[in-house]
Amino acid sequence: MIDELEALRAEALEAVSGAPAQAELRDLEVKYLGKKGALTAILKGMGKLSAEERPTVGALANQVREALKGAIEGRRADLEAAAIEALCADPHFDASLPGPSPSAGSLHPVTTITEHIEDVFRAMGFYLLDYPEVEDDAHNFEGLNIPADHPARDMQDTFWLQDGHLLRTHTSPGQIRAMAEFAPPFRAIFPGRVFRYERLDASHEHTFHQVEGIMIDRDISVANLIHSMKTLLGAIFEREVTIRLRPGFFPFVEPGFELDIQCQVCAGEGCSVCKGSGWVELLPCGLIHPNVLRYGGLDPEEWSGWAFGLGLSRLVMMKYQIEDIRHLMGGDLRFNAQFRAG
Ligand code: FA5
Repeated sequence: MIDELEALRAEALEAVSGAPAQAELRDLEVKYLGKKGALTAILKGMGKLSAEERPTVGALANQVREALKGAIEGRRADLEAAAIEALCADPHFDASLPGPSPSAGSLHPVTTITEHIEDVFRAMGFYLLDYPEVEDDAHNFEGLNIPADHPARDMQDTFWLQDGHLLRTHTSPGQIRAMAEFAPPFRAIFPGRVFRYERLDASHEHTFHQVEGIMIDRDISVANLIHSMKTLLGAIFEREVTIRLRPGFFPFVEPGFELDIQCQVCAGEGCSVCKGSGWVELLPCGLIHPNVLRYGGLDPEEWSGWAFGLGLSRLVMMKYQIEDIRHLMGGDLRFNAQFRAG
């Protein structure tokens, strides 16, 4: 074995010193030192040696390995230096030119707008909460005053999981979770992804973002609600936008409203986003239904509250005049890059 190792050393050192380029050098490294290489193959015979022979052969094998590693490193450095020298000798090479600049990442516009809304609400004393995307029937429907067989369940087509759970169809289940978690009075927002088994078009996605907000206190009125929604929209758009308030039906609020914003893509003229109407449904809201307060463990005689569920994806579309919601979750980085700051 000693002879075999010596022969291997001599052969490998010669081959390495004559390796013409990096690729050949890599091949030689694999051939001699790789897991299935020549050195490993020889060392497989170690088991047949006597106990006296083994340390000597083992020590030699280590020497050979180290010698080969050193020779390979040395040859690699020589080849690199030669390559740089050759490059510098090229009259077309200009070492003073800047190299390729690394491309900067960018935040998704939904993230940017979510963070902006979080700042607005935090400044007004709202908690910022995060609730699960996989929900149970009790929080997504039952506790929100939508019992089984209630026709309102058809308003939000649901992705059911095999174990009876579901992907939340809106952020409203957080209302009940927040009421169970905090003692009133309190105010909170909870942004997040929601999922619906939807037919997709320019303004409907199966996965989109909402932010829910609630305020629980004594004597909360519609006037409180409208004031808060106006403050919110003013802060978001940083410009005057035309809105309209209509009665809206949601089983978990009474009274309920739909707050629409004039379509910012077509300035109210009518387009595919607003389906020609000039208005986009953006901010459903209302006073929390007594049944929901009760389900959340609060006495409706003492406590009242408002809630809203803002469609964040549509808000992004309005803010940046994006004509198709499918761009938002499309995963095309060129789309994101358009929103790079600075
Ligand atoms: C709800 O989800 C209620 N939970 C909102 C609510 C909360 C009402 C609190 C009252 C009190 P709605 O299904 O209308 O309501 O959805 C709310 C918003 O989400 C819509 O205004 C719209 O902006 C957005 N939205 C709804 N469906 C889609 C969809 N498929 N794609 C993108 N955005 C959608």
